[in-house]
Amino acid sequence: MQWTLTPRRERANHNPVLVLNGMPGRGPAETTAHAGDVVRLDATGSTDPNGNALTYRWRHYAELSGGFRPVDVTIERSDTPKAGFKVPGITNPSFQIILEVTDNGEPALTSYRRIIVHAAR
Ligand SMILES: [Ca+2]
Repeated sequence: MQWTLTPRRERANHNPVLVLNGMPGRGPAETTAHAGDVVRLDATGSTDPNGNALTYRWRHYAELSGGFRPVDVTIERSDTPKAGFKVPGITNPSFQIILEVTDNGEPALTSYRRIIVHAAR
C-alpha cells in the first residue's frame, strides 16, 4: 500500500465536463414542449480532462416532476449521448431529466446536469 495522500495533480482523476443541449456550465437547462413533442436530449461535446472514456445515462425523476401522480416517460437511447423522449398526452407540469456521465478513471467520477422540460398548455 502506498501512503501518498496527494498524488501529483496530473495523475489525479477529474470529473467529466458536460455540455447539455449545446450549453456548457453546470446549471440546469430549460425548455418547453407540448404533448406529443419529442424532446431532444443531447450531451455531445462533453469531454473528460483526462481523456477517459465516458458512459452516459439519462433518467427521468417523476417524483420531482410535480403534479398529482406524475407520469413516467420512457427515454429512448438513454445510454447514449443523444437521447430523447415523447411528451405524453397527460402531462406533468414539468419533466425533470438528469444526465449522468461517468468516466473510467480511478476512481470513476460522475458529473450531473439537469434539464427541466416545462409542459406547454
Ligand atoms: Ca476523468
